[in-house]
Amino acid sequence: MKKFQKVSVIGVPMDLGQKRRGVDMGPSAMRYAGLIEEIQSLDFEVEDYGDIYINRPGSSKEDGLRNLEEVIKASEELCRKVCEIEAEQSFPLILGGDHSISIGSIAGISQRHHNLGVIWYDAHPDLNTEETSPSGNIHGMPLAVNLGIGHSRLTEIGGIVPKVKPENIVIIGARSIDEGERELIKEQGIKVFTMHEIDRIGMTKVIEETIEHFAGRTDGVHLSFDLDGIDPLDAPGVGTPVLGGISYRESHLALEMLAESQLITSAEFVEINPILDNKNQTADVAVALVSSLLGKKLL
Ligand code: Z70
Ligand code: MN
Ligand code: MN
Ligand code: MN
Repeated sequence: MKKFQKVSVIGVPMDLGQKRRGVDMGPSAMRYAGLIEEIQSLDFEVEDYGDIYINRPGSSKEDGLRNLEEVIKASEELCRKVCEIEAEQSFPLILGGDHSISIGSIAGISQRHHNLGVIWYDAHPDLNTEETSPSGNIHGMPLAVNLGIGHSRLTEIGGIVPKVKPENIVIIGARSIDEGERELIKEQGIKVFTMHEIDRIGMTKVIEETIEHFAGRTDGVHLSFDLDGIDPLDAPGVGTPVLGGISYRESHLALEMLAESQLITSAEFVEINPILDNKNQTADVAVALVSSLLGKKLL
């Protein structure tokens, strides 16, 4: 990933897309784990935009969606900031927060990338709608929203609907899939490498096929990295740990291969919960992975 000279970091300390508190501390945890210094050491210019302001009201539930108004407000604000970053040809690096922040990041990124590819690295496909969601948690819905499916107040953020086409999505690491999500995957023909495929063909092949899927076809690829995609043994500080995940080593390999491909044009790292973590281990993992994504080599 050496097309970019500058990386712009923006934190979104928001945990309103789900019920468990603590993911709002993700941006701090990554900064304390040395994120900015690490990026500088790779010879990028870094601009830290700081964190966007999140108002924390009492929990509301509107149309079956938890904290809908606050999630919309944060998404609109993030969308504006990401647009600013994109306008100066800098690499947007967004720090979550829960995964609902992806609604705002992709709203911003899709303003300049009309044929955007998305890699969804996650134990969950996050393809629920207010109708299929078992929880009412918006962090289980952002990929559907980005496909233009779900509550119109969410899908219309940023003005472009849909922001991503189903054939431009690759999900990696899925192992906890709700019934409605399974139907949507089939109906939309979305490419998914579940843990079954990762075990069966190996991460090397999974990433080779992912790169092949996007190369020469999309005008940018956004990496949406949910830390719960990684096995809880390697990344314990997440709200929804799911056994049998991608290892630390496989994740580095994946991001090193993506760095070599020079396909990735923006990224976000989400769902770190420092309250549930073991001495900031998960934020350390995230920072190490950012480093691989930005081209750090072992030799
Ligand atoms: C479930 C839901 C989810 C992240 C959990 C869980 C979704 N499918 N997403 N953790 N990041 O409530 O929709
Ligand atoms: Mn761009
Ligand atoms: Mn997720
Ligand atoms: Mn997840």
